[in-house]
Amino acid sequence: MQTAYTTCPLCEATCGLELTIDGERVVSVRGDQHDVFSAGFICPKGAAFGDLDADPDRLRGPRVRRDGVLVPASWDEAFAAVEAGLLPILQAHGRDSVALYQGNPNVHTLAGVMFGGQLRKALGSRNLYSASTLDQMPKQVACGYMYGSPFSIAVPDVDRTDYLLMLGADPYSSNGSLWTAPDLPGRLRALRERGGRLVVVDPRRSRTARHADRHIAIRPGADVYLLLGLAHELFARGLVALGRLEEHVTGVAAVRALVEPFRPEVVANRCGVDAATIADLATELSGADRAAVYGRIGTTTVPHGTVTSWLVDVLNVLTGNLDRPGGVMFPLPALGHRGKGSGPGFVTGRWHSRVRGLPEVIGELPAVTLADEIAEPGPGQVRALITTAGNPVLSVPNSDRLDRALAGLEFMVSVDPYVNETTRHADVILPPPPPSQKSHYDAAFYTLSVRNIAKYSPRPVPLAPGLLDECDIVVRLIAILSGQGSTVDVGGVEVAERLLDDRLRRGPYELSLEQLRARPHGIDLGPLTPRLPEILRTPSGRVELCPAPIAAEVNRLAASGPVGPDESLVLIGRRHLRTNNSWMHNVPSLMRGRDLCTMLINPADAARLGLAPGAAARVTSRVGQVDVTVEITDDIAAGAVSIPHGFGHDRPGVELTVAGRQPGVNSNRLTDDQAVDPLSGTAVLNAVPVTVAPVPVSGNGAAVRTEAVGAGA
Ligand SMILES: Nc1nc2c(c(=O)[nH]1)N[C@H]1C(S)=C(S)[C@@H](COP(=O)(O)OP(=O)(O)OC[C@H]3O[C@@H](n4cnc5c(=O)[nH]c(N)nc54)[C@H](O)[C@@H]3O)O[C@H]1N2
Ligand SMILES: Nc1nc2c(c(=O)[nH]1)N[C@H]1C(S)=C(S)[C@@H](COP(=O)(O)OP(=O)(O)OC[C@H]3O[C@@H](n4cnc5c(=O)[nH]c(N)nc54)[C@H](O)[C@@H]3O)O[C@H]1N2
Ligand code: SF4
Ligand SMILES: [Mo]
Repeated sequence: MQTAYTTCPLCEATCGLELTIDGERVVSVRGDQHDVFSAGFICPKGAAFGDLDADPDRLRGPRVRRDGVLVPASWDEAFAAVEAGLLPILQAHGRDSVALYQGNPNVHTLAGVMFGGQLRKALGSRNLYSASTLDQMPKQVACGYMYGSPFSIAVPDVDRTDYLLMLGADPYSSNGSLWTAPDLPGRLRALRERGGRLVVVDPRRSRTARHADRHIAIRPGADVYLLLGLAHELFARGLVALGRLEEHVTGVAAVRALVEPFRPEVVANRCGVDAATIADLATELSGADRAAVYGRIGTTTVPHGTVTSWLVDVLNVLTGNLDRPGGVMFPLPALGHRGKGSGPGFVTGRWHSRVRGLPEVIGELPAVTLADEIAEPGPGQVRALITTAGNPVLSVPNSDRLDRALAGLEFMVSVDPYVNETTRHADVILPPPPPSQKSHYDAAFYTLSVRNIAKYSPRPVPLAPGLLDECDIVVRLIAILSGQGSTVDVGGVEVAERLLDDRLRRGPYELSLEQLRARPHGIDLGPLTPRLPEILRTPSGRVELCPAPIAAEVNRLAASGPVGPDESLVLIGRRHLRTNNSWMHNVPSLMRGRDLCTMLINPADAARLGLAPGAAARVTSRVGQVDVTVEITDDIAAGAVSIPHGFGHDRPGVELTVAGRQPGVNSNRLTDDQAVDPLSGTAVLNAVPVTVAPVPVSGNGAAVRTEAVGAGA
């Protein structure tokens, strides 16, 4: 038996794991007590690392489609098939004819963070897509406009704050996002124990809301109005106090004018939060010594995600809490660098998507339009697709339409460990090794962490015979795409390590990979420190508080009419501690216990619609329909229903034995690919209009199960 230390790659919290290894097998997993950041914390997913690693459905070699069937093949055969599949299409139809979709785990793998950008460059296509436009892109666009870089995102300094206003996030379930902090529940408890206050805004009484001082049940998609009302209130009552930020911020007067129409009495009926509560929040937020406002999925994947995300930071600025201890702060990661304090600024729309004319954002196009680009004939049509670590068939809105589009591709290659809803369409699947056989550096999440941390975890278990490191897989794809052929021996891990070492040495702490190797529990580089103005890349060298594209959008909101009370329902999502988007439902230890894929509905709505607990409800939206088990609870506000995403593992050809036993339904059969946040092209995954009814019962008393219909084609 051997002990090895690694970093959990499963969510953004970067917990240290202590693995007990018998030969090549991980036999037990504990939190690493000596990890400088997580100090022994672990969640059920981290504890299941060994089971995930040993999943019998995990591919242990490539698959290549022969006569319609995905059969095992050697790596050389698989790469030859990729070359033979992609190159003729690129030659005949140009670079844009091949699309790339990079899914969420790309930011959790060394291959993704070191070579993901090079893969995009080597492909040279405008058809680049990722999970970012199903997720945090609105925050990035807002930060791009305000700070000049879409990668400058301030995180709540949770360990030192006195007041945290949290919207649309449930870190007790998600472990935090765009906010890297192992054991967020513990850190939030500590905040309250030292006399601080936690306020949670969520249409659902989430696990986090249960542990808060106050829960405000907002109307889904309406946080923008609450925040506009709060900003109005701060100005109206003379509570704006920029303090040290005064000299670093421009546009305050313009914001004041912009939010002028949004009096609390005006916004109250749009967001379902009364004016008195808004006034309270303004008093508390401005009165706290050190306060932070934080918004996540429920503030980004909504109709006005960019404006909402912008408002979160506007409130942090107006209360003087941006860039100060106990407020929201910018990390300085070991791979980062100090800037000059100004730059060219940020733009979107340098090009537009072919079919819908949606703007480019940070070099990519919105994932909502991938199906259009594949399905719509004409010059520039997407004929082939590369996916790396993505399952868009479950994660993209109107997913049935994308499912059908993928079936019509001329060629598809996926870098993925599973034959799942997406990769079942591939002609070649290139599986990465299991997590225990991977080296890890959390390049992405140390840019969002509440302390500055550096930690390198070399692979705990040697690479099994027949497997290829994911760095090698991606570098070989890069070689194929840049015309160097499919047979080059690249040494991808060594290249990644050299790059990492080089970036560490050039970084602000002048570290080296050797130093990191000597410290398997990580190096704590200390608490966050102020970074204004050096972090700014705006032309003015200031925080630009009132960017023109955002101001235009706010003016449109001001002009829109009031929302009356009605009986319509909107769909929102949720996460559970035992899940990870679409891909961990195959781990038996995580799937034990009650069914996670239910629809939460308020007792009043259930009674009105005649729904019984445990029965099936038929949920219909503009694009589709699903039948889902009803869970009646006053945890959810009237008017909202909640179904988690990432389920629906009942498609033919999927090789997920455990997940298939409890397949659940795919909530993205309901979400609408036509609904986007206009400034970022990000999908609207929350606040989707739906109708709900009991599933009709047939003559013999059995519920009629219908296949979901995709009406959005
Ligand atoms: N309705 C609704 N839809 C949503 C959301 C929502 O809240 N509601 N959330 C959205 C969000 S925030 C996100 S991030 C997206 C996620 O969307 P995606 O990134 O498309 O999907 P995931 O479910 O994360 O799928 C990850 C894929 O990576 C594979 N994988 C796992 N580990 C590795 C690895 O180490 N290497 C490689 N190459 N592959 C690996 C898995 O098998 C799986 O196929 O979903 C979005 N969709
Ligand atoms: N266990 C687990 N952890 C995960 C993941 C997972 O699938 N499972 N996924 C990871 C990923 S990819 C991401 S992006 C993060 C996401 O991290 P979080 O944003 O913390 O994710 P959720 O737990 O979905 O919390 C979102 C909350 O927003 C609420 N909500 C929905 N609509 C609205 C709205 O209009 N307004 C407001 N105010 N609230 C709303 C929901 O009820 C829910 O409680 O989690 C990551 N961590
Ligand atoms: S909180 Fe995230 S990083 Fe920590 S053990 Fe759980 S899944 Fe892994
Ligand atoms: Mo995400």
